[in-house]
Amino acid sequence: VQQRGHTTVHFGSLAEGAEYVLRSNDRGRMTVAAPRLYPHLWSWDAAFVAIGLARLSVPRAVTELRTVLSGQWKNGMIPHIQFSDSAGYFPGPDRWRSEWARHAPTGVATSGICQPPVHALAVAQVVGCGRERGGADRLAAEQFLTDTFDAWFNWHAWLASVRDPYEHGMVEIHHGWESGLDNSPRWDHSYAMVAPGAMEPFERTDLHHVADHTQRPSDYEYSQYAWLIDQMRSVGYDDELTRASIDFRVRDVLMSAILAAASDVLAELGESIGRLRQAAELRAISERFRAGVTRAISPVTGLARDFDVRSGEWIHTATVAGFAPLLCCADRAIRDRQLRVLTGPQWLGHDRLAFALPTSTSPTSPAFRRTTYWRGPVWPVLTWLLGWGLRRFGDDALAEQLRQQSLQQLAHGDFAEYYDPFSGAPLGSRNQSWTAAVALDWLT
Ligand code: 9YW
Repeated sequence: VQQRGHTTVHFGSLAEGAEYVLRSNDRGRMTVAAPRLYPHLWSWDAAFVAIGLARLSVPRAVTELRTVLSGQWKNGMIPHIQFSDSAGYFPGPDRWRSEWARHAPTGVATSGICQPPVHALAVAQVVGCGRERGGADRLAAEQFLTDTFDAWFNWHAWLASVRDPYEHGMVEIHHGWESGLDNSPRWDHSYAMVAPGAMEPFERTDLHHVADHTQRPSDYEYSQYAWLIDQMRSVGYDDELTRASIDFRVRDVLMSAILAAASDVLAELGESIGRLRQAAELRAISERFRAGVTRAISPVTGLARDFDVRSGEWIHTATVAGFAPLLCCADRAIRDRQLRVLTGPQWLGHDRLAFALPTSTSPTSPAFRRTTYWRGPVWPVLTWLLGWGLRRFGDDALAEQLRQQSLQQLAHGDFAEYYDPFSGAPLGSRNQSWTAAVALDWLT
């Protein structure tokens, strides 16, 4: 039993607490992203959830990923939300109307945009855990890999073609939600060009679940979010028409780095089961996006930048996305420079931090907001992702330091969505699935 503030949590260890969160958010075939705030399946959350679940049960992790694929569009896109039967989330299926899209799946209600492609990391985790345990787990994992390899491949191929038709090596996004870092100040300049016109009214539901509204995006931001959805919906989510008409077009450097890294991971999996032609294509995708990410590095700051397509300008805001190269670049000089910045006074070495963890925006940036969502707080799931990139390229000592610091931050067992970097206080939703999942992975 642990004490935290006024609540008593009934579990003996952090790992048991994390397991408890995942079990209570389990709705059978899907794990909802958060118990009340997000009662549906989010694409990249589900991948992190599967990474945690694989530690508990390979078959249950397989189910989660198969559910993700049951919402995949016929063109290959994996939608950012797959709706459960729960009501009470805006924007729900009646706003998205994904059934108006030519490529939408039948019988599954989804959103009409995507999120970062971290899924191959989850597939690798499931296969790794299965092969390690052997027996029925191994069989289930191998079967899952052969059954679903083409579907994951199609997802990557869709991103690489439709979202980068001119081969810049960067993924173009059409909504801040696609980045996963919804209201990051890296998008402020691009959102300044999104001016909502007359539209269907809506009521926010998120504010019913987070008492301090300053921890969430503003009402104006929400009207822009809804406006962009309405713009895409009005062209039936057609990719070309959207690209030609939408008010928000950005090449996202973090998503591009994730695509590069995940394509290599998927290629390795493909090679392990003899899918050599597709594996070679994935290697080429990885190469192209790695080059795109490398070109996006600012010679001045050493951070990688996004690119606003409408204004034709690089985006310089110092956010955690600037460390995208650490996920996909092996080049030692690039990594060393990034590591120097990351461990320096603008980031992990900042003297007001409660824990030496990456904040969503640098505390020294004028855009930094200590408790507002993606504008400053620490998100454990991003810490995990950065740690994954560090380990993959041999920067183990820093990866271990991030793991230790993050586990200390999580020690109270709230499994919050995000944390105040200076006080360490939990913010946003509690019992957030992906926070519990990454904790579980760190602990087992
Ligand atoms: C929202 C579920 C999602 C994450 C996103 C995060 C948030 C949803 O929650 O967006 O309605 O605000 O920004 O990355 O997938 O956890």
